[in-house]
Amino acid sequence: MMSLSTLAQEILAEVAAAADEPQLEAVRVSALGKKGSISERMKSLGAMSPEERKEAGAALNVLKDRVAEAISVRKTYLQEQALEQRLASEKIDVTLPVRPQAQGTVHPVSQVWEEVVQIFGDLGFSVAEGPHIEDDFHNFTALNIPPEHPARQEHDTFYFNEKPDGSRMVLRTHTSPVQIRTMLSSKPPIRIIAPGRTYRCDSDMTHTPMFNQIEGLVLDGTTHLGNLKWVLTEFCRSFFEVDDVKMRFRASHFPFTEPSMEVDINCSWEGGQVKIGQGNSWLEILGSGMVHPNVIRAGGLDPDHVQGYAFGMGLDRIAMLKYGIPDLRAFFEADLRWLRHYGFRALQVPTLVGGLS
Ligand code: 2NM
Repeated sequence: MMSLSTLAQEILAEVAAAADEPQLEAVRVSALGKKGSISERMKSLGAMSPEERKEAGAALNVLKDRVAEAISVRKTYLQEQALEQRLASEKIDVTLPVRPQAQGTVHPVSQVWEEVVQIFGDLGFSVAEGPHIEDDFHNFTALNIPPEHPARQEHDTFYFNEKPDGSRMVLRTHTSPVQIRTMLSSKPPIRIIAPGRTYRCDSDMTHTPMFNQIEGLVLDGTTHLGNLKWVLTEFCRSFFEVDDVKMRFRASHFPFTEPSMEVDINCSWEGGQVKIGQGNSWLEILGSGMVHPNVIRAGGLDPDHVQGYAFGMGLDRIAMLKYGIPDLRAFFEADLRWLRHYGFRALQVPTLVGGLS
């Protein structure tokens, strides 16, 4: 029979050589199992004298403990190794798309928003934004719409609950308060557009309670009506992608501009489809005018030295016209089939040189 120390060396070498948990378990069974090498030696203790048994039994118990400890240490090591391997082989990049093919598209409103920002950016305008919840001053009074002015009824305003002082905040009914805030916080020359969500309590075929507007404001010492006409004509040429666009500037009235003009663009109706830039019908797309002296004053500026123009249009409406979308309400229904039909490919950013649409 081999010596106990040789047996110990053999078993410990097998433990160290076990490459995975099943192999280690086999080593354990062959040493400590019922018929294992150590267990077999335990059985031989019975035939020994009490002195021999005491010494050999103690030595076997020490060996048994050493082997059990070595197996436990090896087991922990193998488990950690296995985990490391799994972590390395099963790692995933959570920034990758969930689906192999992109399913969504860019909403026409987002697309047109980017197009409009591109065009006006090229004409020297920067983008301004402001709060959607406004106070009465920025949404109405500063825009030459004092309390009791009939224009307040036309706005179908969403009001918040009264504050202790009796005033009520509103959901902005146009993006004009952004222009007021810009006047109050910066000095002319001012050349901005304010695209964004606006809210009116109105809902039918052609109105939704939330809609998108884009307004513009130019203020300096010299800007005049001719500049307004040129900028809006350039905008329409670029946006509708027609070189020779006919426009009509019709006298109108807004509280915040004087004089005021509504702008029509020439179009045709063939087979129920509207085509921009041809035919002999007219479509209203814009409101505009020279900023009213009262508005300039409310913006903290002196109308004797500062002048300029402003305009506003419905972003959703010009998106419908350009891309032949018949129903405004579909814009806000989040219908994937509709989006796949009318949406735009992601990452295809509109540029003036690369093409808008
Ligand atoms: C329109 C039509 C005409 C407009 C006026 C201003 C401001 F703040 F400068 F006075 N912002 N936008 C304006 C003028 C808006 O929308 C149909």
